[in-house]
Amino acid sequence: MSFYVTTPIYYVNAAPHLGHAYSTIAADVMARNMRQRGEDVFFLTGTDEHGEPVALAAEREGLTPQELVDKNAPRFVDLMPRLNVSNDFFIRTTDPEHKAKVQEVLGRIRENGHVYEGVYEGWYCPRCADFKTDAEAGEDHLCPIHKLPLTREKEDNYFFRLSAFQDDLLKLLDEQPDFVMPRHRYNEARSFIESGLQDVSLSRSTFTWGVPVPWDEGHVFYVWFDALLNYYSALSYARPGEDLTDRFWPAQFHLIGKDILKFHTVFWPAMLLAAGLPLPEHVFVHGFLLIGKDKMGKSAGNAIDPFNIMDEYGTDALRFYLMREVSFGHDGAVSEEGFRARYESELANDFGNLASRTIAMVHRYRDGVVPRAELDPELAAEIDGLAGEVCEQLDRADIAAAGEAIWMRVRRLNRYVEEQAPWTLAKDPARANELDTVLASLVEGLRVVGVVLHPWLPESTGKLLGALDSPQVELECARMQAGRLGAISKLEPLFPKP
Ligand code: ME8
Repeated sequence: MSFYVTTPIYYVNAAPHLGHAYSTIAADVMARNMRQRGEDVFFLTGTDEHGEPVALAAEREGLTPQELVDKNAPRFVDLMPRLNVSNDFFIRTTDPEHKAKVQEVLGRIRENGHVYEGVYEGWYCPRCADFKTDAEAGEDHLCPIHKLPLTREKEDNYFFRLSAFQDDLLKLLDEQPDFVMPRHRYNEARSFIESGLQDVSLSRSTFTWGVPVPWDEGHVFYVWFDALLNYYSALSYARPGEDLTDRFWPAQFHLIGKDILKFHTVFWPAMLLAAGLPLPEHVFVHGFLLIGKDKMGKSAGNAIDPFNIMDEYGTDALRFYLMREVSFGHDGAVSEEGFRARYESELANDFGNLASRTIAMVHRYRDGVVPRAELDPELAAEIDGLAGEVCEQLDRADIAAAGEAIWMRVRRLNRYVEEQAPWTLAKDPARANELDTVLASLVEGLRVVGVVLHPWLPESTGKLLGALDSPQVELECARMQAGRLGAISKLEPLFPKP
């Protein structure tokens, strides 16, 4: 089976922040889990480089737009290996191949009769690069997101006949209720469509920083149409000399934040229908990371820099915190105190200590060789269901539930240590077989948890599995007794207390 997962492509006119890291890590957890299942995976992320906000930012800095994006895009490109995400390609919408594909697909939409010329007059937010309805503009004509004054725009535009797709989109939501996930976001998309769709601007003619409209030189495509097509265009040129479109299109999951729901659940499927292209299976809309009660972001000026946290605590700790602290699909507050608390209680204590003491006991009582013993059947039964459970949760992008299923096992293994008290068994030579069983069961339990947890903590589970001399991370190894049970190495603390 093929599995294609995407993140939004990020605007390059500000620095990457924790919100960008959040969507990207989530996609990485899903991609890595699918690879563990042996699926054919493609994971895409990238940058959104056209549009008026970029042109305006370049002007402020005295650069050309191309100079600005070439200066800023590397910050996002470099973020990916720092986050240890396993993206298969990084798209930049200034790539010539992307631009050609945008012209091709939008040209097809025009040939199919869904484009007409007209005059746009209305409210526009240059920060959102989005036109606002009168209801959104309100009486004070402020952007509802940025609280900045909207500008009154009047210009010749090409329009996309979005209104013609109202019934098709409702039918899509009826027939594919998990097209938009989770349910509360489905309801939001549905009521937006039911409230009546207006045609939308497909091009802009007051600036030039964009993909040229091939049939009219005075226009560039409206940045959102250019940006959305990245999900489709990337497949055609990510591998030189090879077109991956048939192999991976349609995508299984677009992961996005709730700020861009309208574009992905209304504009995007309508565009694809207009072009005669297959629709993605799911758009999963996650919530916002909050600082206190406010959305964290560049506009609010409260953005947390992910690089600082990773410098101090490491990449795994950041990945783990974000995936565990905020239930995927809902808003959730993040803070440095919350980060430290979870690091200490779950990574250092629950997981790190379990690993250290299990390995230390094998060295103390059995000279570093895991005994070949019967495993505890009760414990084995509880651990063996884990991989299946986690896959089921991740198929619904319920990353928090998957994380909790794993953590139940981590806690279970810690209880097992306390219940069995290997240090007492070790004092009584007559109970050597029991001690063998406890040690072998603990090592196997720890190994299985390490395999299943690999997408969350790729680096530290790699170290752990290496020490256990069982580096395989395929999910078919996530069963008790699939491990090697031989000599194991010592292990430095995985999550040292700062
Ligand atoms: O909207 N909490 O780019 P962008 C959680 N280029 N996620 C957050 C977040 C927060 N506080 N802040 C940002 C754009 N994000 C367009 C997208 S896609 C074809 C074009 C994440 O740089 C979240 O995924 O403003 C959100 O949707 C995205 O960053 C917006 O990034």
